[in-house]
Amino acid sequence: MKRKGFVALSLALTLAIAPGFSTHDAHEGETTIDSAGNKVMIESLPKAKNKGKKEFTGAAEVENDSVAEIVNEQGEKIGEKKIKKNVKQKKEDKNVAKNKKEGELICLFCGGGGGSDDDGDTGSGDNGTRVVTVIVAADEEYRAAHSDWQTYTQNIIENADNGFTRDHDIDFQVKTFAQWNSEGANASEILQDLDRDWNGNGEDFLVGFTRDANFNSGGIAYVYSNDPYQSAVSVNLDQGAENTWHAAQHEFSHNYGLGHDPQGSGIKCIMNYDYAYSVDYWDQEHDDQIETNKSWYGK
Ligand SMILES: [Ca+2]
Ligand SMILES: [Ca+2]
Ligand SMILES: [Ca+2]
Ligand SMILES: [Zn+2]
Repeated sequence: MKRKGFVALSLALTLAIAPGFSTHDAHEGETTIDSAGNKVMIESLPKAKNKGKKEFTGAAEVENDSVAEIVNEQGEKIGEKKIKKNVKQKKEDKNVAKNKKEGELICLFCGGGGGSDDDGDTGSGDNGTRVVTVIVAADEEYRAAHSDWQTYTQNIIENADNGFTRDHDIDFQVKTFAQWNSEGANASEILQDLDRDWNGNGEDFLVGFTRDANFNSGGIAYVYSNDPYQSAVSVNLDQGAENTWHAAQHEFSHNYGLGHDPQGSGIKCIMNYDYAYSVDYWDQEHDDQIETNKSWYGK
């Protein structure tokens, strides 16, 4: 992603020297420019009304093995965390069967070339799934409350991505766990603080977890209108296991460009405030939008 970095840098420089460009912190519902030069809208989710389950009852469904780096606030590697695949047998069988079938079809047309796809757009992850990478940043208040913050946040991501995997073949993988020192007078400022502190590390998604007393929201995210330069950014409040993974799924959806369904409309979708903490799926319109924008992230 070197090329993207370059464009982002020159864009950022242009903006920095442009006369009249204000650098004040933007607020919810406002359009602003993120640290990479993307024009973004800030959207936030209210805190949950119900408590939800505080802890995870079982191991999270993890679609693939991976190794994540643990880094301190200076970006220095201080450890590693091995993440093991954990998929229910039944689902795996279904995928193996599906792959076999697709493999046969591909070979009818590939002329013995080994079955590699050449349209470059169908993804190259296992099982034909699009893999997107994540850097998790936990703030000082969050880390103080959760000594197991790496396992806990990884469980949140792995629950937040189950809907994406099931309905859109997108698998989120945590590649980096970072220590973050959150600052700001409200949720919008804390989001922008994370963006300044940790964007540019090369992952598709930068997601913060916070217990900062000034974070006056359940979750907050940048809504992009096209493939962003550098990482897509969001922050979630610690509201226990169940509420937080719902918020994380909601905020990742904003990163894909999704807006909200009207409250009181009865539309069952995680993008409707009325259902954000109780369902893990999208309405048809939002499903279509994710499919359209899927190529923004991962491979
Ligand atoms: Ca998962
Ligand atoms: Ca995953
Ligand atoms: Ca803080
Ligand atoms: Zn929202």
